[in-house]
Amino acid sequence: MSDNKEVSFDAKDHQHLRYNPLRDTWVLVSAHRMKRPWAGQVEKPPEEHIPRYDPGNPLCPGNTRANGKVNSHYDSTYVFENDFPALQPDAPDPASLMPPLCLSLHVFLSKVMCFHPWSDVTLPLMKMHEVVKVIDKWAGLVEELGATYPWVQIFENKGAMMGCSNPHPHCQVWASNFLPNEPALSDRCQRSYYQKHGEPMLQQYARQEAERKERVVVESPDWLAVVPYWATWPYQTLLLPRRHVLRITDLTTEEREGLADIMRRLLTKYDNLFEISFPYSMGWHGAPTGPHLKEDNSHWQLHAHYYPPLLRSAMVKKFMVGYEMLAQEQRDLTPEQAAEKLRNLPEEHYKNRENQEKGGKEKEDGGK
Ligand code: H2U
Repeated sequence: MSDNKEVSFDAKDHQHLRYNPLRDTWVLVSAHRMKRPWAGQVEKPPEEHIPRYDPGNPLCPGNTRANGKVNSHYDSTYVFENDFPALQPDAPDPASLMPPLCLSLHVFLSKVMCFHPWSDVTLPLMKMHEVVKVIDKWAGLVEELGATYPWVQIFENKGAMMGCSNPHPHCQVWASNFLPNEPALSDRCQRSYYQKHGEPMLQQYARQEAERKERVVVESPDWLAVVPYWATWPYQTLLLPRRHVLRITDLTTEEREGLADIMRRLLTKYDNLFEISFPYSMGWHGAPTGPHLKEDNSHWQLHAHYYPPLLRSAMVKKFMVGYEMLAQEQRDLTPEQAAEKLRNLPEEHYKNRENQEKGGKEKEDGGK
């Protein structure tokens, strides 16, 4: 006789698969894996004491870069052409030399964009109007480069753990003459959903998440940040406008202010999670540009992806190896658990709180 009791499904305890409609892939959720002991690699926590100005840092105002060019004494955002571009405009086209199954395409331009003249600030520690300037510059670059290039990828690699080579707050902007893999896949998935349902997939998804709340991290009248149902990275988030918006260039002044606000709130929660400057790779996806500006791209909805690598603590990250590399992505806590953790964190940045406490203590001591 079997002593099996009827057990009802609980996402926290029972492994299951979730569908990612943006990539047409599946992710294996096995939250019980968080219970496994960890004797593996631990990371060095990020450097907390970064000088505001470092005469040796090629990204600081007025400093000389690796190629001998001198940065302006900028006091807001600052954009320059990458001195070590992965995308070389003048590289010869290898296409004619390639054997079958070795197809190649040409890519073109890369820029570096500094967010702020100070090296010791990050987006959540910057003032609202300073973050709005970053968003305006992002939109300006998409407008300028998107006039000709089909794809303009804005991305921020934050933290040494994510391969960032310089602590000065910055992102990169790469423009290519074709749709890279991820946006091409996202384009196909959103298009086929739109053809079937007559509504942009991500607009429908944002509405559903706003109603259910279980995966919402922060929200505002214009914006929503959720740990998506199909998230792969432990604290991955998807940032979306509620209105149907094709590209970052289409955001109104109010929506840009709302975006600055929700980004600061989301990133403050990220930093507060382990009380470190939280590492991640983030990037914007919107409707393709260049020749695609003339096409109907109603299936697209502007969104940003945040992919942070940390799992258990400031020092233990999620490894995308083994099964993930060879079979399928897998995650170790449920998206709902991750969203709840982030949602319940304070919206005051731990560094601001520490500074206030220090200020209060100094006042007290001074009064003695
Ligand atoms: P990452 O931190 O994400 O690596 O970006 C910094 C970029 O800045 C990197 O791509 C560029 C690097 O090539 N850079 C310059 O163009 N000139 C310099 O003098 C230093 C760094």
